[in-house]
Amino acid sequence: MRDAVTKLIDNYDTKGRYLDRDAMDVLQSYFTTGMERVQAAAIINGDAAAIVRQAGSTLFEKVPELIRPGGNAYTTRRYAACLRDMDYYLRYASYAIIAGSMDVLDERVLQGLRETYNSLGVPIAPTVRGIQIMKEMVKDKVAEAGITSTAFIDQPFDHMTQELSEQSV
Ligand SMILES: CCC1=C(C)/C(=C/C2=NC(=C\c3[nH]c(/C=C4\NC(=O)[C@H](C)[C@H]4CC)c(C)c3CCC(=O)O)/C(CCC(=O)O)=C2C)NC1=O
Repeated sequence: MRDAVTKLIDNYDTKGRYLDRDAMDVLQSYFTTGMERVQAAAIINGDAAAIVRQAGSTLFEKVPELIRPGGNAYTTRRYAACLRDMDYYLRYASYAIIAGSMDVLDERVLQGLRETYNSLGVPIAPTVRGIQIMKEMVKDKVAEAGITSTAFIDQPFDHMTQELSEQSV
């Protein structure tokens, strides 16, 4: 698992090259957003339980069949598993925001996930919707804290969304 900096150094070391102009651009953008990344992670951390609970309610309001008999989140066990998954996505998103790299998501969250979901009949589309609801909530909170450019918040949520949505057999 690597962050933005170790990833860059790895790439250059493999080629035996000094860090050039392009590398400096990558580093500069990582470090100039550094304090905002830390602030965003702190905001997520301080409000995680509420974000998950509220995003879950919103999702079940929008897709009520999930919690009706026959729905994948029906029964308290599966309802709890669903919210636990949402909590995983939020927590790992906060790690990826700090790392400035999606590696942590690829290695610890997404590997084999679609296969697991398919075999258990966990529907992907509403899962993606839940992830996107959390993204919007986090962006609102971060914006309230005065951080104006929130593109770095989109990244991990959109990455998980894309990887999960990829066509599966
Ligand atoms: C940290 C990385 C990580 C992830 C991501 C993860 C996901 C994950 N979610 C699971 C189940 C599940 N996931 C859901 C989720 C949902 N059902 C819905 O209808 C909703 C759309 C959605 C919530 C948004 C449910 C209901 C189950 C239980 C399914 C079952 O056992 O029948 C399972 C099967 C094993 C288990 O029940 O614990 C895994 C491995 N586990 C991990 O270790």
